[in-house]
Amino acid sequence: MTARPDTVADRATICFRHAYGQPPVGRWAAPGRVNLIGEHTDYNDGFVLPFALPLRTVVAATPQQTGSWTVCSELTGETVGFGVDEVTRPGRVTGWAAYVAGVVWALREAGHPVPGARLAIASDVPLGAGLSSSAALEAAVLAALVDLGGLALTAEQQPRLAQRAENHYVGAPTGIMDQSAAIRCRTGHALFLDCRTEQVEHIPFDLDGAGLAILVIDSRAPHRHADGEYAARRASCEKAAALLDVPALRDVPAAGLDDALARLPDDEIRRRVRHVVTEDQRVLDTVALLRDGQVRQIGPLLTASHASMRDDFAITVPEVDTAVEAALAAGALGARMTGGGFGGCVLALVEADQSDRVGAAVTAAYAARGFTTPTLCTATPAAGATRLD
Ligand code: GAF
Repeated sequence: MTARPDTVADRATICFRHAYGQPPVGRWAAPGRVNLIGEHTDYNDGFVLPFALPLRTVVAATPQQTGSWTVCSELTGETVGFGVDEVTRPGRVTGWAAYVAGVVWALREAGHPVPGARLAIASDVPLGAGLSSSAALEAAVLAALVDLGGLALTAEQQPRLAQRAENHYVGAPTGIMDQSAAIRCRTGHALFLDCRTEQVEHIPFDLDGAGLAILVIDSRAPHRHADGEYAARRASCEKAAALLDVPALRDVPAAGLDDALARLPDDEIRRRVRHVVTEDQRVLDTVALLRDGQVRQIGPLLTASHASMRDDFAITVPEVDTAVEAALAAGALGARMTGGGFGGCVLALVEADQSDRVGAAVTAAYAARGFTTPTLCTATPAAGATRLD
């Protein structure tokens, strides 16, 4: 693969100039994320611990007076236009531009006077890898429109709005983790988010200082929420909460898990509940270790999270299980699938000087099973959405 000569921000400007024949007034960036731990807990009002990746989506933009929006994508080469009619009701713009129209719709619905705009998008966040490219796009567009319009919307208020765009305009029933990570993360920190109160604590996550690295392995198994499995897991959790007569599974304490399980009608729903309740506890335990500077010690919690996703929540696939097993066999301190599941990425906590060796072991295990070669990179915690210039 030939490296592209420009940064993603340069590419957004080039795309903008190509489409509109002039430079943008500004550029805004928002990152993809990995989730260190806390999977499928966000829509159960629980806890998550993502961090932002250095891979970003950049939106170059200029206001336009006409009360309409035009957006071009470097990736597809398309330019899509829409007006007020298309953002009075969800669903009238489809495909990738729905994420942009959805943000305009959500802003307008919340009563904000959204400025018309010309936008151009370029991204380094791979699509379909479970690194939250859609939230990065929503967050970058939102940051641009908030600034261009001088809208009164704080960083604390923005994730819920971006989530509304995704849930109601695009139609994907996600929780609030990805949008919160794209907007609220800080360099060098993981974001400990209480998804009920939206309170955050920025937890120092100093991998370098501990001599460690996070290896991110793209399983290359296609990652899709659209196949209905994500929605099915969410529906099971909501049904279980109703059966247990609690507002959300977050309200089942780990100490009361056995009692709660005994009140549920079948083994499948019991396993779903056990994943969510134990996963919330693993997030709290991970945070306690990190607050205490014990980064190396979080490994077993990561691995236990994977086992729970595989055995109880049933959201892993052979590629991600193979990557986790091979990484652990090669000496990773812990490893787990990250994101919604059914493909996507695996993260492995490794000694910094062992990263290449663990990556090679995963690649060899893939070759032995005839899987598509995985792609590998290491990740350090980066910043949330920001204006570049
Ligand atoms: C996806 C969703 F978008 C998140 O809200 C979250 O539920 C995650 O899957 C699973 O933890 O990324």
